[in-house]
Amino acid sequence: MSRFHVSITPEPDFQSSTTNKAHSQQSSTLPLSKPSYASGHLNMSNSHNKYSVLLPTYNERDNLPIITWLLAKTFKEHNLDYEIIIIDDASPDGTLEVAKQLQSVYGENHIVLRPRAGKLGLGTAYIHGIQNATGNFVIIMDADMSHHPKAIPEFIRKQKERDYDIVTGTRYVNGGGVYGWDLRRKLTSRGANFIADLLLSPGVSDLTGSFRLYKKDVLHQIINATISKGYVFQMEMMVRAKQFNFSVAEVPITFVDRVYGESKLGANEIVGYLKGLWTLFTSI
Ligand SMILES: Nc1nc2c(ncn2[C@@H]2O[C@H](COP(=O)(O)OP(=O)(O)OP(=O)(O)O)[C@@H](O)[C@H]2O)c(=O)[nH]1
Ligand SMILES: [Mg+2]
Repeated sequence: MSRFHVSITPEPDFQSSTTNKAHSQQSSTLPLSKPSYASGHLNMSNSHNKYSVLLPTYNERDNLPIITWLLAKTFKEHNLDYEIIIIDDASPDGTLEVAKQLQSVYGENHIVLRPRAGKLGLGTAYIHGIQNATGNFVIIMDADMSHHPKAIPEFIRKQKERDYDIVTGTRYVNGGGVYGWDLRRKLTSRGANFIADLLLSPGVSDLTGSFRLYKKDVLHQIINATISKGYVFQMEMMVRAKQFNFSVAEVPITFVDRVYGESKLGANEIVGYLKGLWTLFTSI
């Protein structure tokens, strides 16, 4: 029997300032209990797990202090061991200088800098980051505040439920959502998911999202097998997960458009995605 299955838990009611959405409806194959971390701890202090957050940055100088503060707060509140690995690709806006200042505030054990000399892309940024990760779990997320650290305790809780290999955030089930995108951007994302699901059916509701928790060994294996570059990379990771029969659970997340900075999604990225999808479809 395949170990590849997907289950969903509700996004916790964070009393978020970004959304008033009620998260009362859930769909799941598992018993659900309302997470309580808005008010309390997860009682994970007795575990020896360490969480390495891979944070690729390109021109994120304004977002980086906020995301770092929220990450540190979240991990501290839940008594979790963590490190944040910042992989900056020589951002012209001076993101690395900001990262250095953050390192002096939070400490070298919590902020690890792994800069690169030029903009080499997201896929290789993850590979570079994981090579330096000392945790047994790796969390991948964007640095632009589209992925809120408040969801991380729920990812961890979910992972522990059945010792899942991967927990992925999803915008496309009850309890999840997207805020701040125009119709074009929403249609692009939905379309990208629809076509990928049609061609490759990896069995995950949000294939292009990149807010995920992996066992480190699992991420290693998946990344080594992944050939795509660019936007199709995240989707291929889920295709490979299915191929290797890794277990995947889903947690609804609220995705908010980047706080500061310019969007980089243009026609070139969309064409690149479609080409990459076709390459995968014809090669797998
Ligand atoms: N190190 C590194 N980080 C990158 C690169 N491209 C993007 N990033 C970072 O990867 C994360 C996701 O990229 P985004 O540009 O936000 O991609 P997106 O969310 O699809 O698009 P927008 O938010 O609309 O721009 C962000 O933290 C970026 O700063 C890159 O070439 N190298
Ligand atoms: Mg973004």
